[in-house]
Amino acid sequence: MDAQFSFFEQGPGPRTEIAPGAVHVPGWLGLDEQRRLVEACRAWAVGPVPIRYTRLPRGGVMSVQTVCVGWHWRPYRYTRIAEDVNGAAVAEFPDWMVELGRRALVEAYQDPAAGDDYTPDTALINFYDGEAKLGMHQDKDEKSGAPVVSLSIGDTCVFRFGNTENRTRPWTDVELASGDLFVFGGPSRFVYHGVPKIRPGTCDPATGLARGRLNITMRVTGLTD
Ligand code: MD6
Ligand code: FE
Repeated sequence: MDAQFSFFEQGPGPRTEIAPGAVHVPGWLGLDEQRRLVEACRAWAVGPVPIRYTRLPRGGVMSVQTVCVGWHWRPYRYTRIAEDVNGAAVAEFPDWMVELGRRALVEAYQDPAAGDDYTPDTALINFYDGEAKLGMHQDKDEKSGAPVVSLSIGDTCVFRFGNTENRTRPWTDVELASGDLFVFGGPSRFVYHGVPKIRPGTCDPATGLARGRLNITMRVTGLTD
């Protein structure tokens, strides 16, 4: 067991390959690491570009709140300046997060070299309160097929992992709990997925989050300035 896990923590659970290239590692993050991430996300939520409910092009508003690091995402493109929020330049993508992304790939793919060429340059940080959900979508605004690394903290959710053809069945519902890692790579990189339900009240306050769910997804945009 890793030294980062304290006496009463469990350490990572069994890895499950949900589909080729899509791996779920329950309990990958220890409580200390979850708390550090919550603190970092709290700081980013304040600024330079504050967390917001993203507006959709047809006038709707997402129920999830989002703040970005590295590149600012809005439907359906990445920019350095958040013109749709406050006109500020987005926070820099920190080196420690690149390292975290590389460690995630090593763990998910059980290959010490899996992270060597991986340099994520953006992270989308989503906050869900009890009512929030995320419809079925593909992450395809990146000009790179590199894996997406997803980290969950706080309330458990139902994560719906579908197929590459359309938003409908077949899909597999996976419970993502606090500390879980999910990697989307290879043939699964462009699978439709969503979050149909949060389980309010399942959050452990020892994560530093009193309620709700945080999800951090790191990506490679494939963009240059
Ligand atoms: C969420 N995650 O878990 C939303 N996208 O709240 C995503 O939309 C996602 O977990 C691409 C790859 C992994 C993900
Ligand atoms: Fe996504």
